[in-house]
Amino acid sequence: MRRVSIALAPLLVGALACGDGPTDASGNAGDLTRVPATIADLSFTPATLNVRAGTQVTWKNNGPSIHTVTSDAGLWHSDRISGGGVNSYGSPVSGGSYSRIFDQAGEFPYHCAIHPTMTGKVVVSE
Ligand SMILES: [Cu+2]
Repeated sequence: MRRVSIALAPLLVGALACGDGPTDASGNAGDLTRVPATIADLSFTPATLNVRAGTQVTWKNNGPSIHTVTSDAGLWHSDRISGGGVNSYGSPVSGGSYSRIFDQAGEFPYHCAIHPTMTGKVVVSE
């Protein structure tokens, strides 16, 4: 699972670069930019995410463990984000996700409250 997540990282960065237009691929007319990020055991990808103010970042948990996305400064705290994998019936289960809109410019370091060595940062520009 770790290798898959790492291999996806360049694709996510590519998606980031393409997400700057007034409409997105789904034809959404709103000017909200959405940026994906992933959580795997035991890291956030990308570790530093550079976005424009007003961007919604969604962290998707692709690892098997439960994680959180928690602001170092106490500005936000996600619920526990369930992991993916295989359930007791042998069926694949998609992991949970957490989304937040970053309206203010600045640097926003965060961590996982369950695994404090997991850290990341969102850098928001005007
Ligand atoms: Cu964690």
